[in-house]
Amino acid sequence: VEASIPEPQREAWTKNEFSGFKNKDDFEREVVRHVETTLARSLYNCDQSAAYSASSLAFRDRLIKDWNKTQQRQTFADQKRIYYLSLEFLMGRALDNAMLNLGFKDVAKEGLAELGFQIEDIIGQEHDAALGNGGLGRLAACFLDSMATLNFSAWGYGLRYRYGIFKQEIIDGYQVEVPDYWLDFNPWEFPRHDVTVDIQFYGNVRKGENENGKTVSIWEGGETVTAVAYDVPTPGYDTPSTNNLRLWSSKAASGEFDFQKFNSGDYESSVADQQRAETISAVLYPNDNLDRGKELRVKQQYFWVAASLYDIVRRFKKSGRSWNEFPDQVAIQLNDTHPTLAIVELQRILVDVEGLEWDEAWSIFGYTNHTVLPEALEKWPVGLIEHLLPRHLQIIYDINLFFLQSVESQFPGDSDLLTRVSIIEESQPKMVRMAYLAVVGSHKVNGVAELHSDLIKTTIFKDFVTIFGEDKFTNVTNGVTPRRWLHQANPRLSELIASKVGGNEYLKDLTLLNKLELFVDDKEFRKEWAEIKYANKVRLAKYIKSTLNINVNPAALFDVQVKRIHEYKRQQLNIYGVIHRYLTLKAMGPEERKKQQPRVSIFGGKAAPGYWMAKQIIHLINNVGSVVNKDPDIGDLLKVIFLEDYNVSKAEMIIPASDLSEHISTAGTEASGTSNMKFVLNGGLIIGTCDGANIEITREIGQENIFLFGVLSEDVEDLRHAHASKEQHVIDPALTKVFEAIQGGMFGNPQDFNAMISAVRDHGDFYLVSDDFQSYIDTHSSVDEAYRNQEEWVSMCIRSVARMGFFSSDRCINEYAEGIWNIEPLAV
Ligand code: CJB
Repeated sequence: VEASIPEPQREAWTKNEFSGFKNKDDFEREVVRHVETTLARSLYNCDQSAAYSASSLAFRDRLIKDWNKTQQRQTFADQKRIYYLSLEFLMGRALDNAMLNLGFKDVAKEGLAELGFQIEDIIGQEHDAALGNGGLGRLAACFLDSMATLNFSAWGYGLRYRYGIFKQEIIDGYQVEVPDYWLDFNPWEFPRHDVTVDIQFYGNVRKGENENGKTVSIWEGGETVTAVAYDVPTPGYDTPSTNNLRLWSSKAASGEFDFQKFNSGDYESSVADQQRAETISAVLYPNDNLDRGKELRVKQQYFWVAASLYDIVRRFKKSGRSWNEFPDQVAIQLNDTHPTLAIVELQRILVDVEGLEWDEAWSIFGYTNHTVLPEALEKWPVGLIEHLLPRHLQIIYDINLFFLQSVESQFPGDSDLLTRVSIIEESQPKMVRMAYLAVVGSHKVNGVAELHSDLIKTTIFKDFVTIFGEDKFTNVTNGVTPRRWLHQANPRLSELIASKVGGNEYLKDLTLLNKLELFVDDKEFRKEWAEIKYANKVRLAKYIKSTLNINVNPAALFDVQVKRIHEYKRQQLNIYGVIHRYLTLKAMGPEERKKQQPRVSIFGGKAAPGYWMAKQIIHLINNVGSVVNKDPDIGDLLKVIFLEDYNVSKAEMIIPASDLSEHISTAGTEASGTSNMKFVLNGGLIIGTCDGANIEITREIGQENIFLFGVLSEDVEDLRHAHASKEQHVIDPALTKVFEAIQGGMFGNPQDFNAMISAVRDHGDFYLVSDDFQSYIDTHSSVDEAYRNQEEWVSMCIRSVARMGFFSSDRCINEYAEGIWNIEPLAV
C-alpha cells in the first residue's frame, strides 16, 4: 500500500500496460526480443536451448501478468484462502503446460516453426522440476492445477530445494545416483528478495512480559536463518486464474554473516556459517514411504512451516480483521505429517506473540494421511525437539496434557488407552508421534482412497475414532489432472476424444467422457483409437532403441510397471513372473512358441539410495534383461526393459504407450496409487490387486475391464501369522522353479539375490509374494488371451476411459473445498 502510485500518475501506467503476445507474430517478436536482449544472443547462435529459454520467457511474461491480476482480484475479494502445505511438489515441465493451459500451443508451434524450430524439440529441452519423490508430490502438483482451474484462491507452500530428486543412472545393472542440479536456468520462478522471514532455532525459553504487560513465554537466543520467497506462477486451464506456489530458500541471516570473523581474517568460518544456513533447503530427502528421522529434515520442516505461517498471518493481518475471523479467512491443508509443526507454531504465534488465550483453538487445519506403513510414520526424539525448538516442545506437552485430560474425563480409568493415544511415546528415547499430533490438532483427517480411509480408522487411528467420533475421519479419493495426463501427454487421443464428446469441455468436466460409450462399437473409431495407441508405442520403441539400443516390436503387448521401487509395490513379483514366462517359453518347442503372445516388460523407478533391497530388485531386473533380450530362442516373444531415471516427463511418454500396467502391491499397503488412474485414462488396462484406488477404478469401469488377482486385505494379517508360525515357509512350486533358476546362476551371481529369495523363503514372506504368485501368473495368461482379440481389447479400453470421469483431481478439490476447507471459488 505504501508504495502505490498516486492517482494522477496512474494513467501513464495503464496506457503502457504490457499485455504479452496475442498471436503468432507477437509471439515471434517476443521470442526474438528475449533471444537478443535477455539472452544476449542472435539468429547466428540461437540453438534449441536458447529457443527454449526465450519461448519460456515469453510465456512467463504472460503468466506473471495473469498472476498479478489474480492476486489483485483475490486480495480485493478478501475471501477465505486455502493454503496447501507440502514438502514436495513434483511439477515436471512447465512450458508445455503453460502453452496448453493458456491455449497458445498452436500459436507457439507455428511461430517456432517460422523461426526454424520444431516445438517438440523445444519442449524437450526443459529440465523437470523434480521437487518430489513420487505419488505424494505429484498429487500436490495435480492439486495446484485443479485449484487454479476451478478458480480457488489457493497458495501452495513448499521448499525450494537446490537439489531435487537425484538423477538415476544404471551402470552394469546397478542404480547410481547423480545430483540433480536444476536451477542453472529456471525461468519459472520469481525471486522475491524483499519477501523474507527470519527463522529461529535452538536457544531457550523464559517467562517475561510482552508489550501489553502480559506474562508470556519468551523464546530467545539460538541461531537465525533467513527464508527467502521464490514464487512460481501456476496457471489454470482455460481461465485467467494463475495461483502462486511459494517456495522458501534458506540463506544466512544478514546479522549472521559474521563480519567480525570476516574482518579478522577468519573468512573460511564466516563462509562456513553461510553454507550451514543454505544447507537447510539444499536437498530433498530421497525417501518414499520411509521416515529416517534425520535432524536436518526436522529443521527443514520447521523452517518451511514457520516461514509459511508468518506469511499467512502477515497477509491476514493486512486485512485488518480481528483474530476471531481467522478461521473464516484461512484453511490450511497438511499434506502428510511433514508440516505438523504448523499446528504448534500457530499456537506459539497466537499465545506467545499475539497474547491470545490458549483455548481459542480454531478449526484451521486439515490433515491428509498417505500411508499406513509403520516405517513411514514420522516420530521425532523428544530430546531433539527440545534442543532445536524448546518452546515448541513445551507447547506439544501442553497440547498432549489437555488432550489426555479430556480423554481421561471421557473414559475414566482407562490408563491403557491414555498410553496408546499419548502424543508422546514412552519409549527409550521418548518420541513425539507426529501423526497423533496431526490428528489431535486438525478438524478433519482424510485418507486418499476408500479402502485406505477405512484402514486408518481400524488400524493406526482406531482409538482416535473412539475418542473423536467417526465424523472427524473422512475419505477423499485421489485424482489426477486430465490436462497434463491426457491433453498434454497424449494429444492425439485427447483430440480424438474431443471430436466425440463435444470438444475440449471434457477437460474441465471429466464426467463428459461417458459420451464415449456410444462409440464403443464404432469400427472406424476403434481403428483410430488403436492407431493412436500404436503410434505412442512406436515413439516409446524409438526411445528404447535410442537409449538402450534394444529393438522392441511395437506390435507386442507393452506391459509397464513404473513407480518408486519398493518391496510393498512388489516389482519383485513382476520380475519373478517375467522369469517364469521366460522359463516357460524356453521349455516349449518352436511350433508352440510361435503361438505365444509377444511381450515387452517395461520397468522404471528409483530406489531410495539407502534402500538396499530395492537396489537388488533393480539389479535383478537388469540382469534378467541382459539374458532374455539376447536369447535367440526368444526373439520378439519377450523383452525386458529397465528405463533409466523415471520422472514426470518420461511418464508423459511412457503412460500413453502402455497396453497393460501393473499395480500389484500387497493388499492394504498402497494407500491409493495415482498412476493407475493415468494409465486407464490413456487407454491401457490394469493388472492389479484389490488395493488402494484399484478397487474404486474397478467399481467405476466394471470388473470385466480389469485383471484383478491376489489375496484380499482382510486376509493379509492371518497369512502373515501363518507364515511366522512355520519353521520353513512352503513356497509356490512355480516360484520355486524361478528361485532355482536364479540360484543356478542363470542371471548372474546368485549371491546377489540371496536376500531377495530369503525374504520369501526364510523371513516370513511379509509381502506375500508366494501366496499371490500362482494367481498372478494365471491372470497374466488371461491377459494374453484377451489381447489376442484386438477388437474386444480396444472396446474394453474405450469403455474404461468412458467411465473414468470420477478420477479427475477437480473432483477431489471440490470435495476438499466443500467437506474440509469450507471455501467457495472466486468468480473471474
Ligand atoms: N505416498 O508418495 C508417497 N510417499 C509417502 O511417503 C507416503 C505415501 C503415496 O501418496 C500417494 C498420494 O496420496 C498415494 O497415491 C500412494 O498410494 C502413496 O504411496
